[in-house]
Amino acid sequence: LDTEQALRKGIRNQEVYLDYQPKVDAASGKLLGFEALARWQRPGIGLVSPVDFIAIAERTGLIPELGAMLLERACHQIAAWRLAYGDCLPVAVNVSPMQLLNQGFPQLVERLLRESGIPPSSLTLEITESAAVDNLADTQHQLQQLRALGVEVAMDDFGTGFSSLSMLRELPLSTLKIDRGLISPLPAPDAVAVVTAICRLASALELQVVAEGIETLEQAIAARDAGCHALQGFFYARPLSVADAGDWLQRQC
Ligand code: G
Ligand code: G
Ligand code: MN
Ligand code: NA
Repeated sequence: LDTEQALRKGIRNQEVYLDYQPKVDAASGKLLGFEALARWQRPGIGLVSPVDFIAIAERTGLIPELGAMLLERACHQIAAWRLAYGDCLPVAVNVSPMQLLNQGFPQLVERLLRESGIPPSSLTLEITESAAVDNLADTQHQLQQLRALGVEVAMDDFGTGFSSLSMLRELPLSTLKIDRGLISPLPAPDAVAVVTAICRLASALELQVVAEGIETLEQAIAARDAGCHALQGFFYARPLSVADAGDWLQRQC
C-alpha cells in the first residue's frame, strides 16, 4: 500500500520517466530508432525496475494512468525530435497486457497521435506474448484497430516460451523481437540454428526481426548473419537519457 501511494505520487511528480535505447541496422550500423524504457527514480530509495513498478501498477489499477502518461511522453518526445532533427526515427513503447486490452486503448493512441502531430508510423507498440496467448481474440481485435491507425506493432520477448506459432499468422504484427535468452548464446551453433529459423519464418511472414540483448561483437555478427535486420543491446548503447539519445540523433540523422 505504501508503495502504491508512492507510485501514485511519483506519477504525478514526474519521478517516472523514459530512457531511450538505440536500435541499429544490422548491415550498416546506422541508427534505426529507439525503444523507450520506463524508470522510476523513487525518492529516498533510488531507481526502481519497471519489472517491479509496472507489476504494482497492474495490481492496483494504476496502469491505465501510468501507461497513458508514458505513451504521451513518448509521442511528445518524438514530436520534439522531429522538430530538432527533421524527419525522425521511430520509437517503440512497451505496452502492458492490461493496457492493450483496455477497451479504449486504440482511441487513446489515436488521440495522442493527433495531439502530438507525429506520423503514426513513427510509433511502434511492443506487446508481449503472454497477453496474446491468454486473450487471442481480444488481442487480435485491438491490434487490428491499432494497425488501421498506421502504428507498427512488435512482438516482444519472442521465443521465451509462451509463443505459439499460429499466433504469428493470426496477429497483425510488423516486427518480431527475439528475446535476449536466444541471443546471448550466439554464436553457438545451436543458437545460430534457432535464430536463423526464426528469421526465415519472419521473412516468409514479411515481419522485421530485431535481436535484443546484443552485448558483444560476436553476437552482433552472428545475429546479422542469421538474418536479423536490427540489433539492440549494451554493445551499442545502454538505455540513454533524452539528452544522450539526442546526441545519437544529431550524429546519425
Ligand atoms: O529497462 P529494463 O530492462 O529494466 O526493463 C525491464 C522490463 O520492463 C522489460 O520487460 C520491459 O519491456 C519492461 N518495461 C520497460 N518500460 C516499460 C513501459 O513503459 N511499459 C511497460 N508495460 N513495460 C515496460
Ligand atoms: O522485455 P524488454 O525487451 O522490453 O526488455 C528490455 C530490457 O532489456 C530493458 O530492461 C533493458 O535495459 C534490457 N537490456 C537492453 N539491452 C540489454 C543487453 O544488452 N543486455 C542485458 N542484459 N539487458 C539489456
Ligand atoms: Mn521491449
Ligand atoms: Na524483450
